[in-house]
Amino acid sequence: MKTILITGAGGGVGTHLRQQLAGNYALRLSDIRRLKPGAGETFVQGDVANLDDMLRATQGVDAFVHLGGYSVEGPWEDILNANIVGCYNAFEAARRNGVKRILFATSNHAVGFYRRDQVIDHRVYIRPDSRYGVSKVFGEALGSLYADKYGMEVFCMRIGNVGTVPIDKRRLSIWISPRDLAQLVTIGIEHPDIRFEIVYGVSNNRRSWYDNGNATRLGYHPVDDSESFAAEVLAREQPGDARAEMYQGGAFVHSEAIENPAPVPRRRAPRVKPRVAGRKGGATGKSRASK
Ligand code: 15L
Repeated sequence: MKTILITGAGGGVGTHLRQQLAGNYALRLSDIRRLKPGAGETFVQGDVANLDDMLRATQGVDAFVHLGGYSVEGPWEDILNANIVGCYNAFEAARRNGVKRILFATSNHAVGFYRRDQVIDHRVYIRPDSRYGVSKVFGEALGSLYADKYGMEVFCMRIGNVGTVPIDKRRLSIWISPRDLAQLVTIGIEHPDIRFEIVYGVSNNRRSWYDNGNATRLGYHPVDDSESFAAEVLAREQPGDARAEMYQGGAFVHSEAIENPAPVPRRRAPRVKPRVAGRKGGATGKSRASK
């Protein structure tokens, strides 16, 4: 049985994937938060922004699903550490440990500034809608470099929105059900001819904005369609910001921060001893929050 590393395993996407892949693979979970591994799982706690952590996590695995990082638009420093440095560490640790196959969770936000009346495929020029989107484009570029330069096998999934049901009108076009995601991920792990591929991680949605022919070519046949939820979703939809309505990326095109569905717990700074009079460089006694 293959051993598959999943970073960011404690997030929403990771949680669905664990359930879906259970029994098919030995799962090595990694996350900055502590997770309780289930049957067939092991856990390595680690921060993607720390190369040593990623070197430990990638040791001896057959493939690596990189979900870890900051998952929405947010402050540049968070995006920089978690998604730029973190993504570099993921690819570099995999390379050093001889893990050839990486599945990178990129996002619809790498191309979120395409309009909703456009249908785009995997070859269109990138149009990120946010710093977060730029970080996903960075990951795709890094994947391309590691494929060409080091012979790695890189499967970039521009994921829409993963959930048991689509949550609003925009998500009717980009929704992916957990079982379709598992099908796509399994192709990414098992397909013998992956060098560098970009596919859209979406179900078979009637309202899709994507020509996902590249995924079809690789054998992806999603079984779910958001249309079965459309009437219910549209009935509760409220009119939104005009720019958000125009572009595929929705609120990411104008917001400086999107609510993070899985915020990383801020680590408490170690308690400091009160300064001893006369000693140089003593602590101030103030506490400092850090990631
Ligand atoms: C993403 O890339 C995010 O990771 C996720 O939290 C959702 O915001 C999703 O896009 C979306 O566009 O709905």
